[in-house]
Amino acid sequence: QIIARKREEVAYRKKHQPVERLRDQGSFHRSVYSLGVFLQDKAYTGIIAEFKRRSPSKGVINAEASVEDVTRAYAGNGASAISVLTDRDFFGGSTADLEAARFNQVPLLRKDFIIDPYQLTEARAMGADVILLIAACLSPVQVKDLAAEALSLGLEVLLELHDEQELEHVCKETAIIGINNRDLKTFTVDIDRSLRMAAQLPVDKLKVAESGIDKVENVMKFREHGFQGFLIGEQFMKADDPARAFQQ
Ligand code: IGP
Repeated sequence: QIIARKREEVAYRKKHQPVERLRDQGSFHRSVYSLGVFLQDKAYTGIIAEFKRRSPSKGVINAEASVEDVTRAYAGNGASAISVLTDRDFFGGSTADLEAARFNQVPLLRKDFIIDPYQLTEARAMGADVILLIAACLSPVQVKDLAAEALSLGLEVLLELHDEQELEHVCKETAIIGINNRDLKTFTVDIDRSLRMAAQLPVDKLKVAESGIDKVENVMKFREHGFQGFLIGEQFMKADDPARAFQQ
């Protein structure tokens, strides 16, 4: 009897959040696609607001900010989703940071460098809703296998691309595609290249523009090119009060 009950319990925990939330925070895809803040011409804009203490390209961005305060403000002011870095050695993040953000009623992205299926189970147990797969550090077969495994755990998948060659990593398991404006090897940001790449993406994918977005005009430009989501970290985190920076 104990084992029969345990099977049900483990199956449930595998598929659902490890913690009860006040209400269902919904899917990342839906939240980015149709919720979020109004910008200028009143169209919905799916901002994915990131909590990032430091990065290899910028060094320390904000060592003081509290993950609870900042993510509460992001969620309270209309962010469609929240991204939390969990890499410790290069970004100063942690599992504890993600766990501290999960009381928010918006989908949570575990931002890390996923190379092993174990990290997917970990992400689920931490309370993440969506994980990032970075094409630059995975083969197309690895992307497909990791994405299938993530979906079976009830996680959504954001596949990050940076250049045209990486388009071969796109597969049916990857419904959400992020284009990183920043080259992870040279750290240079090139918005125009991302816009050119967007035109080559399958139309049925949700498109997220990532990195180097520091003004509303950038968001508008990406939106004109068919992007629905906008991943923004530094612009908010570099302010003394990231919560206020988000509101502005
Ligand atoms: C946020 P920015 O320039 O707004 O802080 O960028 C996000 O796009 C960036 O942190 C990022 C990232 C990544 C970090 C995008 N892809 C992969 C680490 C790993």
